[in-house]
Amino acid sequence: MIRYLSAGESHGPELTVIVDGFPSGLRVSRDELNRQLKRRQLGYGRGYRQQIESDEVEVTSGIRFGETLGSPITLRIANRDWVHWTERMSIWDEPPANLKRVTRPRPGHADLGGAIKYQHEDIRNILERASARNTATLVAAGALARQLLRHFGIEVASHVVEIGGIRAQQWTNDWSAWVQAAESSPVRTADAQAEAQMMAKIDEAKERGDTLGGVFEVVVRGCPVGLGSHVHPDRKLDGRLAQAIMSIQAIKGVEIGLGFEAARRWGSQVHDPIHYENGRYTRPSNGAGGLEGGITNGQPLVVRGAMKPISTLYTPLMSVDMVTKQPEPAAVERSDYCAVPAASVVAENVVAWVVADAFLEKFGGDSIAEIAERVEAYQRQVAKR
Ligand code: EPS
Repeated sequence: MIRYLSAGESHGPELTVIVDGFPSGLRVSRDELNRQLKRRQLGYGRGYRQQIESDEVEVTSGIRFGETLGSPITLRIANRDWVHWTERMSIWDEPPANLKRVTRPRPGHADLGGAIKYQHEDIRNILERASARNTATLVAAGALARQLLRHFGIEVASHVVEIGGIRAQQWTNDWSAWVQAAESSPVRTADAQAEAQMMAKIDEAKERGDTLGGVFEVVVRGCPVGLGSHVHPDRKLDGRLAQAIMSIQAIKGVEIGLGFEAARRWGSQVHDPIHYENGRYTRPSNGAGGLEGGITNGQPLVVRGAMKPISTLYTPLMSVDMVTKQPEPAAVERSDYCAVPAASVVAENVVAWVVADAFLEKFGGDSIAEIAERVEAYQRQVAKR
């Protein structure tokens, strides 16, 4: 229903994303788009790049007087760091005489496979696009989707539940308090005790010249019953969410609801009994994470992602120089020690995108007004079931 195409190198002039298929008549807040970009830049354990950048979106099409037109929306995010890279990343000039090519691939990055596949002698030609810098475009597109969802009462939030093996043990059930706790934590965790331990562990990673991964959890509340479908892989919402989360840089695993834990329990301790109270279906638990058979069941969606430690190590692992074929330590590119809090924000916006897509699939419509009519008609129908 909606689609996007992004472009841009990490140290090129800008990142660009074109969003297509958005309905007309959605009032868009530029501040809110920029707020999401800002959130992505935060987090304890981030590298120096985030001090250079102050990501802001420039919209050059698809919005007029603050409202979507129904035409493609172009979002541009300038790379402030570009000024330091104009020669090394020049689009037209010859390479400078003193250009240092990257020839020692970093284990865990796209470096080796990319350089072989695209026949590049300079691994930079791969790493520039493979860089997690591009997650800014995912956030920008997702931040638009999120405004559409909010218009229809659907909210998305997230927290970090694990960093470097340290787990958040407890957090409040109250939505606003939970969101507030995660937002104010430097590691986006809602468990104050775990927060101190996570930060200490990140300090340790820094000292060792090492990196840390972790797990984040995204929750969507207010989803109507019936988004997604049970019929095909590309219509099942759980499959679509997993695909989208897995394609965020450094993500190695996805869980929905109880996820892997469900595989360890009796069926009777996994599935959520169905009750009918005050004219609607309710569930006393949410092991399914809001999805049964690829269809939303009206419970909050709960999606987790596992992020590996970032693959640039300041104390590098061994690699091979692709020119000499001699053993050499891997290249060191400026990087983060831990970017799980940032990945959590990226995932929120990616999930918002997927849910908005499923929402538009269900309710169609070229304008917000048309969609609103369909949502209301559906709600009347659901109330009778
Ligand atoms: C990132 C920008 C990058 C990295 C990081 C994430 O900028 P630079 O390479 O100039 O430091 O800091 O990307 C990676 C660690 C990676 O491996 O891709 C960002 O804006 O999120």
